[in-house]
Amino acid sequence: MNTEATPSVVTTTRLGRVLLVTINHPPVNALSVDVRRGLLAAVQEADADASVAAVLIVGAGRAFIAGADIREFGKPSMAPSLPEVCSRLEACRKPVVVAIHGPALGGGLEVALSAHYRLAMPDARLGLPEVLLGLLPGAGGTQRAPRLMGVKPALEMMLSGRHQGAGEALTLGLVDRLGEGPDVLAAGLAYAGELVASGAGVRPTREADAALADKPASQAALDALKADTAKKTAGLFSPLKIIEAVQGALDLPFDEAVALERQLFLQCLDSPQRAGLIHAFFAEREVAKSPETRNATPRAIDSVGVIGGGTMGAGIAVAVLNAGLPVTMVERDDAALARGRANVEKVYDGIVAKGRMTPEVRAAVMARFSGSTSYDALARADLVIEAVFEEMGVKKAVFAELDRVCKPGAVLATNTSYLDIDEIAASVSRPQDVVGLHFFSPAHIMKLLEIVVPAQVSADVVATAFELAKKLKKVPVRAGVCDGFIGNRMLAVYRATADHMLEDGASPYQIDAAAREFGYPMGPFQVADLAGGDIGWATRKRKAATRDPEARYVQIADRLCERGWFGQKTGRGYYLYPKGARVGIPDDEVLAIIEAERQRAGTTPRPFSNQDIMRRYLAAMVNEGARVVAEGIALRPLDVDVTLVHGYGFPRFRGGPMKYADTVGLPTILADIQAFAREDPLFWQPAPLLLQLIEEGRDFDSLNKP
Ligand code: 3H9
Repeated sequence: MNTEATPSVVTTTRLGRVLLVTINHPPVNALSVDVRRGLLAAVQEADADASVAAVLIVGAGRAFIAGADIREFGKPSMAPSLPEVCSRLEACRKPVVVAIHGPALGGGLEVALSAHYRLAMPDARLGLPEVLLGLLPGAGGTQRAPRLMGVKPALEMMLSGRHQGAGEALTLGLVDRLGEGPDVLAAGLAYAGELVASGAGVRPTREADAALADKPASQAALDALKADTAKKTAGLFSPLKIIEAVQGALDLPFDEAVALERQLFLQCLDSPQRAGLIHAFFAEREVAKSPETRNATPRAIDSVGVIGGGTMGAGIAVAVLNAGLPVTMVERDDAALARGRANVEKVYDGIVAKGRMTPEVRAAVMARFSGSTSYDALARADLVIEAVFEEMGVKKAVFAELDRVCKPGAVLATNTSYLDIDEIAASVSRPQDVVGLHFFSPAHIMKLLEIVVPAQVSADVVATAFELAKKLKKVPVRAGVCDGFIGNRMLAVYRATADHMLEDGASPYQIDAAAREFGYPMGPFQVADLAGGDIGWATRKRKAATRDPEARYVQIADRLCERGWFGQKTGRGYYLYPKGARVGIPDDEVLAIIEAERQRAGTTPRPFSNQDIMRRYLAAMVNEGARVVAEGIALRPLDVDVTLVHGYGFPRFRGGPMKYADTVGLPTILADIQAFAREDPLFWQPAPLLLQLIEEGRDFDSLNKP
């Protein structure tokens, strides 16, 4: 046991007439109870000591303050609360100055807003991102930010959660001055010294009223944002609460408005959305840690090869180029290579057209792109990602070439979504260098990257894949080898239950609507139309021979594919897309095909409520998720959650399917599975892990703890 006293996380030092308050609570100076106590004590010290003329608060390490300590939420609260600390800071009788470097977020910015003078260094990032955690700024932020910036910019900052740079914060009135030089302490001390010398007094933000003076204009801005928010964030709890709190800034005296803010904050804190979003926040960080990243050193990656210039290959090339690395694309002939290059250029043209990149930058990026029809061009590549046709023979042929040309130690990655990577690895002379990098389309946009770990791969290759994910700003999830890895394997099962429901009486339009109501941006049939039905069709045909003849197989998708209705790209699928429309309209002919299939299968259609639909959909997903965890395909339930949130549109505010299962309770999920099993016992077999956890009175989250 460690018996040493914990060093104080807040220290005070006298530097002339300035009381320097340093917060030193790694990694990001979150406002845990000790920090709150330390800040309170520091203000008391300043007020009690007549020789102190000003207080300067700085953060040690890489941040000013990243916000409230998120790990404390959901646990019993401990005094002093952050709102108390902020009011006490504001009430200090000596001028309080903050010097901000790095993140000043959430409660961290609220501390700064309660100070009397604010200086920001060039690397400062200021914001109130509570909305991303299902919360609202609950330590006066909804009151003080509008007083400094005006209602519109303050609300926009709070509703988006966006961080601002120092320059923007100065322009908007959030800070008073920009610091120069590399040293935040020196810049802060110079500013504090200047304020003392000029006899500057305290300047409580609660008394600032200029930015709110034009009440009708403020009200109009708030009303417009309220209407917009109600439309855009349907289903989310905290955005409208933020607006309600800011309305308080317009209507109520400061103390009453702060009390209202507290009440609304506590409502958000109690909401399941807060629990879901905070679970997602930590899970997204936890997935980046795998046994290999802890124990192995990544290989250097300074150049990347991509085989294949189709949509996937080009998207991967763009993702790599965006990370600042050079890319060599290999295609089988000049025409295919020209198409591949054009696919890459098309992405950048779109970005330039939207004004998000200058033509000069585009040219500089494309200068890092080269193409070849010969594998020999990959001789010096540190890592090669293959994105060719999804067929074992084709993949093995590519890997034989890579084995021939690549330098020793080069990482050889496949972007396969289903195929057995152990078999691919076994086909080359260096299986230890072969890994799966499963990107999601469009690869330069979708955040998820499944890192698929075959049996023989060496740990440093896996660590390299995680390092690459970091460079590409992807969310990496470690997955084991199986048919479909984590995401597609689960998709196959919950998509099958959607197909069963089609045949049993629900329409694709109702199923999609139920999924959207739950929080998905799109339903499964909209996604199928977007992805293109032909790919799934090819997979089904490939697997037909090995399919369990006893398993229920719904043929509706095959009937559509036989007609060439592959979705958006062919103008119709489950929906109609007249003249290239992106949003489909329901199609009576599809409903007629479904009806005919019901008759062929001898099912009597029955009504489903949207709730019935989602219960089946989620029970199937959770059950398969439990198998994926039990088999070690996913390291922990949280890896399943992150995969489904970042690759499959599962609503982030629900945390992911396994977190969702914990929220409704595992016995409820099991009861559903058992009820559905009465109709189809083969499909609805409870996963052993689910049964075990229920028997032990545990939840999925208990498996997330190290
Ligand atoms: C709030 O303030 C509410 C108030 O309005 C009202 C209160 C009454 N707490 O992301 P990283 C950990 S709500 C605890 O990898 P980066 C993180 O888990 C809060 N821990 O680094 C990780 O731990 P580990 C509003 C936190 O450089 C480590 O720090 N604030 C917190 O890529 C490094 O994090 C926010 O929402 C925290 N607040 O990014 C800001 N923040 O090493 C949330 C981080 O064990 N934080 N950790 O995995 C961020 O956006 C990023 O972490 C930040 C650094 C930009 C700061």
